[in-house]
Amino acid sequence: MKNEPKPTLIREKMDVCELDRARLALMNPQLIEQKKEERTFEETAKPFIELTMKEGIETVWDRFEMQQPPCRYCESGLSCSRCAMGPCRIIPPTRIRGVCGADADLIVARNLLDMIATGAAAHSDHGREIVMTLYAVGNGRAPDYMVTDKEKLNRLAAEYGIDTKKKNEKTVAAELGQAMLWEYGTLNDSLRLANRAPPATREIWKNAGISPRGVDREIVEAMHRVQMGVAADYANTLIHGLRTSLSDGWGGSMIATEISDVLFGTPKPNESLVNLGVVKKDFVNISLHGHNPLLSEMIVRASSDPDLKALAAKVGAKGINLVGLCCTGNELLMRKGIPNAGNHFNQELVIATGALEAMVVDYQCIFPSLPRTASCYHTHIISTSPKSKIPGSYYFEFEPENAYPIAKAIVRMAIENYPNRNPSRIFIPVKPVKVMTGFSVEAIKGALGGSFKPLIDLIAAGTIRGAVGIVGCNNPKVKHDFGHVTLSKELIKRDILCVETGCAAIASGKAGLLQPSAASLAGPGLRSTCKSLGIPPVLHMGSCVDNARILHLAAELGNTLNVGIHRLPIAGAAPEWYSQKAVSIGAYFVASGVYTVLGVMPKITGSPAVVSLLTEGLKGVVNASFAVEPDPLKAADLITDHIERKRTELGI
Ligand code: BF8
Repeated sequence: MKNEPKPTLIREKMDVCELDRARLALMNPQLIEQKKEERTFEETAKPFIELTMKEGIETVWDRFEMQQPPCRYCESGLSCSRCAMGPCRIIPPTRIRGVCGADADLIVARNLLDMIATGAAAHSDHGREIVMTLYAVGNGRAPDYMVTDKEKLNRLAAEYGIDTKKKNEKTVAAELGQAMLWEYGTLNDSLRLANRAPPATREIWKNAGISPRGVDREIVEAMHRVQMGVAADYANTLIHGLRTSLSDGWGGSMIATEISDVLFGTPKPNESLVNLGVVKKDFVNISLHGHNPLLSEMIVRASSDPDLKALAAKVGAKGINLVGLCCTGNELLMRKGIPNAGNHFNQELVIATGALEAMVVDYQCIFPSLPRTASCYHTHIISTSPKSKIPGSYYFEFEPENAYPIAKAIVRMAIENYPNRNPSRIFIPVKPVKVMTGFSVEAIKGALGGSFKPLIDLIAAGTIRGAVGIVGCNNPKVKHDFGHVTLSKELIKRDILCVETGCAAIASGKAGLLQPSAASLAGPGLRSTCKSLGIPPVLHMGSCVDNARILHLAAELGNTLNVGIHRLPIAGAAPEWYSQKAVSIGAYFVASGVYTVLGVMPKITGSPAVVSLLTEGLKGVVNASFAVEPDPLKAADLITDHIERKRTELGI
C-alpha cells in the first residue's frame, strides 16, 4: 500500500452543484412528468430522470435543450472552419463558395471524411493499445497480463503467416504483436485480417481502389485530404472515406477485438444483469466506463483481493460491486458476466443512485461534465488515460507495465470513499433485468454445432429470413432507447435475427430482448430456432470495436456460400447514432456490402450530390448504400424489403 500509485487531481475538485441548480430553472411537476416520458423509453431510467429534474442536476437532455435551435448551416454540413481564412458558410444565392473556393459539395464531403477519420482513429488507437500490450506480454514487460486464449493466439499467428512450431507462447505473442503493429504503418500495404472477407468482396474493393493498405496510413491520408487545397472533388473525397473506414473495420477494430480475446478470453454465452438496478445499496459500487478492457480487467481482479475485501468490510460495506457502463461495460459483460448499469445516457443517472463510490473512466463517450454531476454526490470520477484527463477528476496514469497496482489503488480509493456517502440520498428503486450475452463468432459457431451451415440452411429454408446488425449510440434527437428497442422488436417479429453491439445491445438488454424467453416475441421461424438452441432472438456480440465480429460473421456466411457479402440477406442499422465512430462503422458496413439504415440524419443535407452518392451512387461502387429513416417501424420495412430482395436474387 505504501508504494501504491497515488492520484493527482486534474485542476481543482468540482463543487458546482449549487451553481448548476441555481442556473437550471426548476420545473413544475407537470413538466417533469411530461419530460420524463419524452426523454427516455427505458422504464427503469424514468425515476432517475425525474430525480435529476426535481433536484436541478444537469443532464445531457438539459444541455441538448440549451443548444436549441441549432445552426442550420452546421446542421446541413454547410459550415467550414478548417482554416483561418474562414469560418465560412454556404448561403445561396450569394455565398456559394468558401473563401478557398470550396463549394457546398466539397465542404460537406470534407466534413464527413473528417468524421470518418476521427471515428476510425478512435477505434484503431484503442486497438493499438491492446496490441502493444500483447507485444509487451511477449517481451515480458507486462507482468500482470497473460495470454488467455492460446488457441486464438495460434490461429491468428497462422493467419499472419507466423510459424508457431517450436516457439513458446511469449515469442508467438511478440511476433504477432509486431506483425499487427506493422499494419498500422505503411510497410505492408495490406491488412491480413481483410483477407477474411470473401474473394468477391475483396475484388470489389480492388476495383473501386479502396482496399485498405494500413490503419494509420488511411487515417493520416484522410487528414491530409481535408487540409485546404487538397481534396477538390466530393466523390473522390468520400471514396477515400470508405477506404479509411475499411482500415478501421477490418484493421484497427478487428485487431482490438481479436487481441482482447487473446488476452482476456473469447466470450462464451453467459448470464448477467443490466440496468441501473445493478447498483447495490450496501456495497462499495464502482462503475467502469469507457471502451478499453485493459484497466477494467485489472479492476475486476483487484476487487477479489483479500486485503481490499477486508477493507470494504471494515468500512461497513457488504462487499465490492463492479458495474459496467457503455463499451467497457460491454467488454466485461461479454467476458466476465459483470453486470451492466446501462448505455450512454445512463452514465449520469448512475451517479444519481447516490451509491456510487467511484466512476472509473478510460476514454470515448465519456461526458466531460461528469465531475459536475458527481459534485452533487460523494462520487469520485477517476480518469486514467493521458488522452482523456478530465478536469475535476482524480487521475491515475494507466500503464500496462504497472496495471495491477494502479487497479488496486483505484479500488482502495473507492472503498475509502464509502463512508462519505449520504444514506438518505440512496435511490435505487428499480430491479435489474436478466441477460444472456457472450455471442462471439466462435460462440455462435459453437451453438450451431461447429459450422455456419445450419444457419445458412435455416436462412435458405426461410425459417430465418435474414440477419441485421443493430449498432450504435444514444442521441438526444431520439427518445433514449426507443429506436433500438422498437426496431429490434419489429425485426424479430418478422423472423429476422438481430445481432447487436454497443449501446444498441444494452438497450435491448434493458428491454428484456437478450433473454431466451424473448423468443416468444419473435416470428414462428426465429422463435422455434431460438427455443431449440436456447438462445435469445437478439444476440449480444459485444462493444463497438466488436462490430468487427459482425463483419467476421458476415464474411463467414459469404465464404460458406461462396458469394460476396453484398449478396447476403443481411443489413445494418444505427437507429440512435451520435458518434464519429458510428460514422466509420456505418461506412465500413456499406463499403463491405451491407445496406445500412441510419435513424439520425448525418450533416449532409446541404449537398444533394453527397446525399445522392451515399444513398444511390455507392450501389455502383460497392453494391450497397445508406438510407436514413428516423421512424424505426419504417426502417424495419426498408430492411425487410432489402432482405427479401436479396433472398430473391439468391434464388431462396
Ligand atoms: O463505442 S455505441 S455511445 S459507448 S460510440 Fe459510445 Fe456509441 Fe455507445 Fe461504445 Ni459505440
